[in-house]
Amino acid sequence: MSPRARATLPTAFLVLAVAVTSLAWRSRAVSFAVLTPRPAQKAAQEAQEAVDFSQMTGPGILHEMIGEYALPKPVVLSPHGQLRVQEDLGVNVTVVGDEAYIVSPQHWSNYRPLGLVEETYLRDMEGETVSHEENPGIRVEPDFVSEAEEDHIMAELIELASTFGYDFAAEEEAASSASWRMTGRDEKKTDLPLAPWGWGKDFHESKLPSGLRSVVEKLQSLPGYPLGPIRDVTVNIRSSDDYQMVPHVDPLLDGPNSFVLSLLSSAVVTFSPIATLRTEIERANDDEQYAQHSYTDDDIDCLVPRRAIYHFAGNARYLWTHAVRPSVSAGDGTDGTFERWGTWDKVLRREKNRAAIIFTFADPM
Ligand SMILES: O=C(O)CCC(=O)C(=O)O
Repeated sequence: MSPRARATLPTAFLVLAVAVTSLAWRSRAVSFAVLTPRPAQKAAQEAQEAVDFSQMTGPGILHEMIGEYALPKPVVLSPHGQLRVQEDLGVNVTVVGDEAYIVSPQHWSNYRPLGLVEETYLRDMEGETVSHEENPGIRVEPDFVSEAEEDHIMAELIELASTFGYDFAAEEEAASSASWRMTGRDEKKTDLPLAPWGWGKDFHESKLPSGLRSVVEKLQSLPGYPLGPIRDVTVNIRSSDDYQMVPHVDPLLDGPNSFVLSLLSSAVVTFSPIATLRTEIERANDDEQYAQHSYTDDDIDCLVPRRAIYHFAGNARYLWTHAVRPSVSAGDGTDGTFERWGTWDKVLRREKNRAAIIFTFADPM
């Protein structure tokens, strides 16, 4: 296989991206069970019948299975009343049934208008610019931190990781991929102590390392993003280019405003509408297929430059998944691995190291 003629990327990405024609797909076996998704209301009813409310300490979250992906629905069950549910979730909710609520995030027009920057970084699966009408609520803030701030944040995180970081590489990922995660949310995946800053209603901003605290303060004063209290900070660090993050919806209790800061490397993050994923269950669960063709034809690729932060809320947060596709290697021995941006005409060379730091905020209430 031979390289395709090199295509030119927007100047800012020139050093990061090359174009290739033929790529050899590295396959990893993925098994999946096809489950038929049920309509939200029927699922809510069934779950309600099965729930023993006397045992519930927090809201009950319903999930929809799309193949292997368990996606939380924006519907919760709780015996504790609307105000308590809003406090538990960090977002307004609307009553939809007996002790059942649906999230009602703030209106999209509260955020800064979509602009040239989103036109620059978002692509559909034909490589076209995503119009503002088609954008489900994704915004990009390039150069959010300086190089010096990046160094400072990374130094603090590496230090903290020796106490709080746990390995989260998927089994099928390369043994060399040292990946670790730090969060104050109890994911029941490790016996290590949780990160000291906590989570949800019990988040302690003062316990963040100074670099992350500065990011939180900057976000809180960023024009065009009305935010309530911070509820989650989760750190993912990879030291291998062999990774993927399957389509997922962030935990409902994290809150309605997700920001992800990308350090050490750029990345392509893929948003998929859940409604289309339901019709593409097999393709969306088959890594050979989605590495090449993405999860659905309605996907949107967000190119996130190094040191940028992206934000997603509203439909992009609750009705779309986000994911990082596996990278592929060129079949001609070219060094490195690549990920497509929209189409294979524009590809990003993946760096070995990347940190993705997620900051989630409540809505102002
Ligand atoms: O790597 C990214 O930009 C996304 C991270 C993410 O979605 C997550 O950790 O839940």
